[in-house]
Order: sequence, then structure tokens, then C-alpha cells
Amino acid sequence: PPFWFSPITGIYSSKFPSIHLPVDPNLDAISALFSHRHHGDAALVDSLTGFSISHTELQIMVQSMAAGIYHVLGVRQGDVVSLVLPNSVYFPMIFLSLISLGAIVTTMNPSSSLGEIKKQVSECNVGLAFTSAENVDKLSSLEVRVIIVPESYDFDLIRIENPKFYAVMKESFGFVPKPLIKQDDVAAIMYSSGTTGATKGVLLTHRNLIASMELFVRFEASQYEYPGWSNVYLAALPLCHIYGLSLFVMGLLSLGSTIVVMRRFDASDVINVIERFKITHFPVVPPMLMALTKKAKGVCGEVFKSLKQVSSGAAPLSRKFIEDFLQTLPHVDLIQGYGMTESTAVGTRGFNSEKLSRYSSVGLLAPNMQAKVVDWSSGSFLPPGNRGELWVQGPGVMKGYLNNPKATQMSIVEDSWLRTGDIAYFDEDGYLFIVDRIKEIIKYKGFQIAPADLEAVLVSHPLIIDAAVTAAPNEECGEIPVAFVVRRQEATLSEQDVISYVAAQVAPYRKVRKVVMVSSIPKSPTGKILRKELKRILTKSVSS
Ligand code: 4UW
Repeated sequence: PPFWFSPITGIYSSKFPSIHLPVDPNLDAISALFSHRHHGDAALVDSLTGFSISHTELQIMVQSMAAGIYHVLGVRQGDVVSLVLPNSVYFPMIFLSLISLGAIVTTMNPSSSLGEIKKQVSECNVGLAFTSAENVDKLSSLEVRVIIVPESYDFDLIRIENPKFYAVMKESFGFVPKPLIKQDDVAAIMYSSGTTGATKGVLLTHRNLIASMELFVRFEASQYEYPGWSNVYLAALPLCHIYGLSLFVMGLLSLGSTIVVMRRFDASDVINVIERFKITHFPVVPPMLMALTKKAKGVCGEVFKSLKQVSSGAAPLSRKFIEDFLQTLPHVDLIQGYGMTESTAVGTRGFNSEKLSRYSSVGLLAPNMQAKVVDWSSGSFLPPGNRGELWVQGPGVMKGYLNNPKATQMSIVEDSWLRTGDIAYFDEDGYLFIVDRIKEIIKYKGFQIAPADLEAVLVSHPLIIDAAVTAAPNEECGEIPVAFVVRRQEATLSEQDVISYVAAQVAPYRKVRKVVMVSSIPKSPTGKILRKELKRILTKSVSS
């Protein structure tokens, strides 16, 4: 057998030598981040205005903002603060400042509905939020103290128009007592539905964030022929999701790379931004790759001269997209990566994906990570070439779910193994291929949608007796949520009524996009929704 697989234990190990992670139990992720020395110049650049701050300035601003947050806002170690923010240069500054104080950050998608924000605010016990103007009313109605984060980088203007934020950011308060932060303390609570049920808070510790920075981002950069600090990354992925957060906010800032931040993804803008800022690396989700390829076909190749690498993840990438991209931009390296919120994005990354067959692989296990491929009927551990549920183990794996020991016990099994809910196999060279998903989550453009969350909204409708949600494949978005609905007998409820009802209560990306009226929901004797059966009904209704 290869050195990276043991037929006795069934354990796959990383092909890379282990990386020495800091052993001091009293270490916070921000001290670890800023302890790295590098040659970096510009750290964060706003793609719209070109406003930029250097790595040195970033460090100073984080210190001064932490002091402002401590003295002006009274935030203390262990307090949970929410970021309900679109991408901006301020996002990393605020995140790093809060974490450095030992506060716990919970991120929310800025398009979240009042109901979604309410759930997270109450579960996490959020007292303060940093948010953009459009979410102020929602948060205030929940009695959360709000700090509005400006869109502008004109500090003279901010001093007049938003003196509160200015005071937090710029006033110099000098001394902040440094709390004792342990690596095992929780730093962030990210939301994910895991393998089943509603969305849950994923507890990520300082140790998890450090592991993600070292094993995912810094390790990959160490494999390039050129130094990581010379790269210019485009951050169009949402920083509120684990992929953007661990890559841009932690890993790349520690490397000294330059990050050009886009408020939101737009394919035409992206092309201008790539040319203007000479972007070298562009991490994407599959729909972004598709949109980029489409746009690139009509554009002179010179525009993409600087681009070296595009990395895709968070959802499966079809072979068709891969081939199309490689034909359109043959000089650009395409890799895939795989990770989860529950693993702090640590998982696999593609390296030297020289053969076309390898492009559809999500790459090799990160250093210090181990995996098992488990046969779901017999429970046995499978060797290379065999498909089963992927389990992973390593320092990126979360502490557990917030206030939910049962869900934690179901996800982290045999002491330390995280069940991914993905069906996968390793090939004879140790490359991982994700082939299916057995967990319930729907991936819409790489974002998670928990069927259970939508089902709860659906059955709250007075005319709906029962409901179930599953995914339908969709070329542009990967998957879209489809609702199966059982109406009250006398009810005149249309498919459009159902779509509108849900749309009013969830973030736009999570809305139901198709409705199938049924007379009953297929369930097991114990009342569990038979999702496979739903999928079957769906395929039948499409093909007939
Ligand atoms: N192919 C097929 C993939 C893939 C995938 C993820 O929302 P979460 O919890 O987290 C993410 C994290 C994505 C990510 C992390 C680190 C990294 O290097 C990278 O590379 C580009 C991406 O999406 O959803 C986790 C679930 O998303 C699916 C899979 O089902 C996983 O359990 N998923 N990446 N390349 N499916």
C-alpha cells in the first residue's frame, strides 16, 4: 500500500510532512497572524475607489480599533458581537480587532431576513453588531446595539457623518488590557446545518483559526515557485462565509499578500478589476467561474495576462465548466479545494493538477489532516478507489455546535472524526474526488441552504399542512431548493403564493424556486422525511 494509507486502520494521512503548529496553550489567533514576518506592501485595496492600506497600517488600525471597541463600546472578552456586513476593507479590520480582544464574532450574510437574524442573535446572545445601513432597522428591532460601518473611506467625511464609527476606529485610547486568551477559547461562531436539521452555530476556536491559516493558506503558498506575498488576490467571495474568512481575513493577511476587495461579484466588473489591479489569484465558487468564462470569451486575452490561478470550491464543478475554462484561458492554472465550515475550511487543495482528470479532483489532504472513507452499510473503512462517506480528523475540526450536544455527538464520532456527509473516494495517487452528498444541505451558488429551515417557514403558513424541501440540479446555480407542499383541502394556494410567502421571510439566495403540490410527504415510520423519495418524484416530474 502507499505510505499515506493504512489498510489496518483504514486511515488516509496527508502526503505532505506535518507542519509544526504553535504549542503554547495561551495564544490567540491574531497574535499568531501578526507574528509572521513578510515583505508585504498593500494589504487591502477597495476595488471601486482604489483606497488601500498597507500591512503595517493594518496592524496599527487593528490595534487602535481594538482600543476603540474596548473603551467606546465596552466590549469584553467572551462577548459575542455580530458582523452583518458585505465585503469591504473594514470587514477584516473589525473582525481582527474583535478577536484580538477575546470577543467572539458571529457572521451573518448581509442579505439575511429579520427571522434569520433573530434566530442567530438569540442563540448566540448577541448584544452588539457591526452592520451596513440597510440592516440597521432589523437589528435595532431586536434590541441589538448597532454600529454602522460606512461605505466610504473618506475619513474626514466619516468624522462628520458617522462620528460613532470614527471614534471607534480612529481615536487613540492607548492602553488596552490584554486578556489571557487560550487557543481552545471560541473565536467565531459560523452558521451551518451540518449533516442534518436546521442551521446551527459552529464553534471555531483560536486553535482552529490558526490551523486554517497554517495548513490551508500558508502551506499552499509555500508550494508556489513565487513568494506568497507577491500575489494579488481578488476577494469577490463573501467574507462572512468560512471559505472567504479563513482564506482572505486570516491566511493571506498573515502572508503579506495583497487583497483587492469587491463589495459583490459582478462578472463585467471582475474583468476590469483583474486588469486594473493585475490580479494574480482569483478564488471562486462554480457559478463565478462560469460567469467569468462566459465574459472572457469576448475579451482580449491581454486583460488576463496577470492571472496565474483560479481556485474553485464550496460546490461541485462540472467537467464541462472545467473544459470550457481551460480552453478559454489556457495560461491560467485551475485548481479545486474542498473544506467545510466545521473544519474551518481545512480539507484538501489541488496541487499540480497536470492531467485533465485531476482537475475534477478536489486535491490532496492538507498537512496534519487524516481521513477515512466509510462504507455506509457495513461501517468498514475503504481503501483507495472505493466510494464511501468521507470522515476527516485534524486541528481544523470544530469544537462542536453551539448549545447542541446531540448534533455534536452525531457529527463528531469515535472521539475526533468529523462526518462530512459527502460521498468521496481517493484515487491511487491520493487525490480526493467528491462524488455525491448524503447530507441534507442544498448548495445554491456555493451558499448553504438548510431544508429544515425552509420547511419550518413553509409549515408556518396557515394553509399549509405539511412540507418538505429538496434540491433540484441547476446548471447556473448548482442546485435550487424545491418545495413539496401539502395544502389544506379547501385552500386555493398557488405555487407563486408559496414562493412569495417564503421569499418574504428568508435571505434572497435561500428562497424556494419551485413548488410541487402533493397530497402527502413521503415519510419513514418514525416520521423522517424520505428525501431520496422526493428526489425520485422530482426526476419523474421533470422527465414526464
Ligand atoms: N466540490 C464539491 C468541492 C466542494 C464541495 C465544498 O458551506 P460549507 O460548510 O463550506 C464550504 C467550504 C469551501 C472551501 C473551503 C476551503 C477551500 O480550500 C475551498 O477551496 C476552494 C473551499 O463550502 O459547505 C461544505 C460542503 O460544501 C461542499 C461539500 O458538500 C461540503 O461538505 N463542497 N467544496 N470542491 N463539493
